[in-house]
Amino acid sequence: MKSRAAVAFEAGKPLQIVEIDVAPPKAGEVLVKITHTGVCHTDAFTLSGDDPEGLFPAVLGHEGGGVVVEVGEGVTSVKPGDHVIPLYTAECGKCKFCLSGKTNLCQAVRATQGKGVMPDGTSRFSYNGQPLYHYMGTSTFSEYTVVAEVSLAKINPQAPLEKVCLLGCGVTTGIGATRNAAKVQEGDSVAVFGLGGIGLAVIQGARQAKAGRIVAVDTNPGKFELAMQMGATDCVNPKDHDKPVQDVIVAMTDGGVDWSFECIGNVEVMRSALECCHKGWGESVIIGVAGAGQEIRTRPFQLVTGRVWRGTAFGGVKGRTQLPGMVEQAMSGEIQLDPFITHTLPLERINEAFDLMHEGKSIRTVIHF
Ligand code: NAD
Ligand code: AHE
Ligand code: ZN
Ligand code: ZN
Repeated sequence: MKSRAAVAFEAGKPLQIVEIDVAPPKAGEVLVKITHTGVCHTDAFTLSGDDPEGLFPAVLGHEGGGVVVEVGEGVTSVKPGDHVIPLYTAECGKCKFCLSGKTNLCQAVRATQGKGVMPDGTSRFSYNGQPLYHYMGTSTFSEYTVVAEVSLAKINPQAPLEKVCLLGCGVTTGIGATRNAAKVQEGDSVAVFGLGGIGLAVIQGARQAKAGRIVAVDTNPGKFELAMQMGATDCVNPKDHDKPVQDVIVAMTDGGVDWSFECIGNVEVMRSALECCHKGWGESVIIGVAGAGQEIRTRPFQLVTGRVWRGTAFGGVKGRTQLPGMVEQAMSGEIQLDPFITHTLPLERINEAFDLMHEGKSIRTVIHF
């Protein structure tokens, strides 16, 4: 079938809105009509060419919501008409990772997903007869996309897809990080580096957990007002200080925070985030995605003296079993999505969503088809 899509033909170039061909779903696959998709910094990261797994030409996008149109052979968990959120972290329930009870990083389709193809090694997308790569197993920048059954969370059909699409990545990642990677408790102190969609979701999760002090850090002071509205108690712009930001936070918080979160993808900031943690127990969670060749460093003494460095993907959330519940929380108001949606645009204007992100003017732009 034909589908309108924003295609990344080349790294570093704007997306092109074209009509592509989408082949029917094969066994274990599902054709989904995407109604809405957010634009996450990871899409921009891959488009920039910095992603070691980045492939071109590709259909990017991984923060979407939509409706099942057709199912391939053997698919039993969803049917046409079901409302779904595509998952870049699948959940098969059967692999070593799913069965471990220790991680959400299902590996059932991860190898082929990273190569931009479906589990049988081929693509369902083409343009002028040439195959296009899939992206993160989701490719939500196409009106019609094909995903593996294990990569779909079936959600309440009453949920507003124009909002809950954000649970496909950003909001789930940030809130999940506070619940799963960190276990923020009442009264804890928290530092959040980077106040985009991810950092603000961390703040929301920390506030839900009744954290005492929530220190919000960004080099763009334009982000502070929303951070305070979401629950930050203090805002710090590293540019306003002569000393390293970790020293500023340690001084503000009687020796450092219980938890810190890096939501930027900057390896220098990752070091600051670790080093602002309290001696003996403070833990730092890396969420930001750093480019090819980048490495983190600190003095080992930071870890010897009890600080912990960890990281998380998709907030540690198991998509098929836990995401439907988070959708319910959004419907009941327990999770707030509205503050994240600063812009809405039609697919034809998706490149403006990337511009707004790079200019620091948006939190999330929701694209409609
Ligand atoms: P964003 O661009 O909306 O926000 C990033 C924020 O960081 C901006 O407010 C920016 O001003 C701020 N910033 C940039 N440099 C800074 C610095 N040196 N010091 C302080 N603040 C600085 O991005 P986003 O969509 O919120 O994504 C954030 C990061 O999280 C990206 O790296 C993205 O790839 C990653 N991510 C990871 C996961 C995961 O599962 N691990 C999921 C989603 C996104
Ligand atoms: N492909 C990159 C890594 C990108 C990355 O870390 N992706 C996160 C999700 S970011 C969502 O906005 C993730 O889930 N990672 C775990 C995984 O299995 O991909 C690289 O460095 O190769
Ligand atoms: Zn994302
Ligand atoms: Zn699995």
